[in-house]
Amino acid sequence: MALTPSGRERPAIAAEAFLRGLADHGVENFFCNPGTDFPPIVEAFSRAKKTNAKVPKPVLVPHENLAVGMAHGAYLMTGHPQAVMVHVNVGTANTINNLTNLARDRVPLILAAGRTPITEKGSFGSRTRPIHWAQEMFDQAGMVRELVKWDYELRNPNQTGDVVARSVEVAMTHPRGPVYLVLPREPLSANLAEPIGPMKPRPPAASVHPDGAAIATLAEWIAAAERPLLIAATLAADAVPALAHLVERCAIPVVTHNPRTICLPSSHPMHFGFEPGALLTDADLVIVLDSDVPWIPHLQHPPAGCRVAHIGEDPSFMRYPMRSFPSDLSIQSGSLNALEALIEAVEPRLQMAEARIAARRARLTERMRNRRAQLTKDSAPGATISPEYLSRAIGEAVGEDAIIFNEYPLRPDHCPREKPGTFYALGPAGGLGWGFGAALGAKLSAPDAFVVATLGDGAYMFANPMVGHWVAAKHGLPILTVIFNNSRYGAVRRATLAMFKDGAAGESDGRALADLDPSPPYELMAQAQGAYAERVEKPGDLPDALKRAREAVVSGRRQALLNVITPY
Ligand SMILES: Cc1ncc(C[n+]2csc(CCOP(=O)(O)OP(=O)(O)O)c2C)c(N)n1
Repeated sequence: MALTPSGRERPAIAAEAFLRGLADHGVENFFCNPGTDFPPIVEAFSRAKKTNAKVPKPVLVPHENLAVGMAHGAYLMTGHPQAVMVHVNVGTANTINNLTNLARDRVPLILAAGRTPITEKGSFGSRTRPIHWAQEMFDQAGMVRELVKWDYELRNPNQTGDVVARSVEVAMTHPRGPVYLVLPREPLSANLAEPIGPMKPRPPAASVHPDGAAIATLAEWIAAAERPLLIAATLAADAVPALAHLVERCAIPVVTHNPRTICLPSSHPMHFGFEPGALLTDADLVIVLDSDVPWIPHLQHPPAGCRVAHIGEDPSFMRYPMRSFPSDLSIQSGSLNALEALIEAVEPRLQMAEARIAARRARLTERMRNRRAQLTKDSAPGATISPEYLSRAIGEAVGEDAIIFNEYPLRPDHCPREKPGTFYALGPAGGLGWGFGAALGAKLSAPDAFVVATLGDGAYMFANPMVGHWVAAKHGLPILTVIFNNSRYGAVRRATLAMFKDGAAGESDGRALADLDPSPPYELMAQAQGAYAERVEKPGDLPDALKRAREAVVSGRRQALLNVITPY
C-alpha cells in the first residue's frame, strides 16, 4: 500500500488493480490516448512508479487508430494479449477501422475506454466538464459490439481484477479476438476494500484438434487426387514446416490467396504464387486452409465434381454474414494440429499413389520453371520504377531477417521471403491506415528486428503519418517506411475500370476520385520530423537509396522513409 505525502496509508484504487491485473496477464504495453476519463489511470501509473508495482509500459499514441494498429504489430511479435485504452465514445470511434482489421485477423486485444462519469454530482468521480453530458451514450459498447467477442462495463471496483481476468480469457480463447471494456470514472477511481494481490492467470484452452475420421477421409482424397491444390491465407509461423513437408511429400501445389503471413518459403518447389488461376479451374481436390476467400466466385471456380475440403479453427467463418463456398468436408482444427494429423494419416496411403505423385511432381517442376522465368522478366528494371522492380529491390536490400508489413503495394511474388514470421500484410477487411502502426508496434516488441513498412501513398496518408513519425521519434522506434507513390488510389481506379471501362468513367481512364495529385513531398515532411528521407525517381538510383535508408535505421538507429515514385 502506498503512503500519502503526510505518511498516511493510501488505499488502493480500482485503476491500480486494472493495470496490475493486465501486467499479471502478460500485457507488456498499454497503448493509450487519454482524456478526462483517465485521471485514475494517471494516478495508478504514478503510484506504480513510486511503489515499483508491475504494470504495463504506458505508450502514448496521439491517434487511436494508430494505437490499435500498433497493438496488432506487437501481438504478431509476441503472441501475448494487448491492451489499448482510449477516451470514452469519441476515442472508441477512432479505433473502429483498425478494430475491424483486428477482429477479422483474430487478435486478442483488450480495448478499454472510459465512460463519462455516471453521476452529475456527489461522487469523487462525478462530472466536472460540459463534455460529460454530451459524451454519454445509452449503449457505448453498442458502437463496437459486432466487432468484439465480449463487452462489459465495470460496475463494482472490487471486481476489477476478475473483470481483467475474464477479458483476457475470452480474448485469448481460440478463435482469438478483441474484447471491449467500459470503465466509468467513479468505479475506476474508487478505493478498494482489500489491498491488491498478485493474480494467477487462468491458462487459455489449447488449440482444437481435428476429428480423426475427417482427417482419414481427407487423407484418402489426397492419395486419390490427380490434380490437388491447397489454398492458404494465414498460417502461424510454427505451422509452416508442417505445410512444407505435407505438400512436398504429396506434390500438392500451394497458392496463398490474399496472404497475410508467409505460408510457405518463396523458394519451396510447391509455392505457386498468389492467384489460383488454372490450378483451381483444373483441380479435382481443393484443400482450403484457414482462408476466408480462397477464390473469387464471381470470376472463377473449381470444376464440377472437384472435391473441396475446408480446414480451420472456424472453417465456416461464422462471423461473416454471407459466405457460400462449396464444401464436401469441413474440419474444425488449429492448422498445425490438422497438418500434423494429415501428415501421419496420408503417409501409409501414398504407396499406391507414388507413380501418380512422381508424374505430377514432374509436371509441376516444369510449370515452376516457367513461372520463375516469367517473374524474372516481370521485375526487370525499366524506364520508370515499376512496383515489381521496387518489390524485388526491397527484397534484395532488406535481408532475410527483416520483418515486412505490407499495406499493400509490395508484390510478394517479387520479394522472396524464406523465413516464417518475416512478412505480414493488411488483414482481410482491408481497413486502410494499418501498416505504419503495425510496423511501429512490431518494433516496440521486437527492438532488435529491422522492421519495414511498405505502403501505398494512399495507405500512408490513411495512417496519420504525422502521428506515426511522432511515435517513432518519441518512443525510439526506428523503422524504414517505403512509399509506393503512384499519386493515386490505384485500387479505386482499377475497380472503376473493371466495371465501367466503357462507361463515362472510362473516358477519363477511371481517374475521377482516384487522383492524389499533387503528391506532397513526403520525404521533406518526414525529414521535418527527424527521419532520414529521400525521394527516388530513377530505377538506377533505387538500390543505393535503399542501402542508405537501411543504414540510417540499422546503424544510425534513426527512422527512415523513401518516397519512391512508382507509376502504376
Ligand atoms: C479506411 C478505408 N477507406 C477506404 C478504403 C478503400 N480503398 C481501398 S484501396 C484504396 C486505395 C489505396 O491507395 P494506395 O495506398 O495509394 O495504393 P494503390 O491502390 O494506389 O496501389 C482505397 C481508398 C479502404 N480500404 N479503407
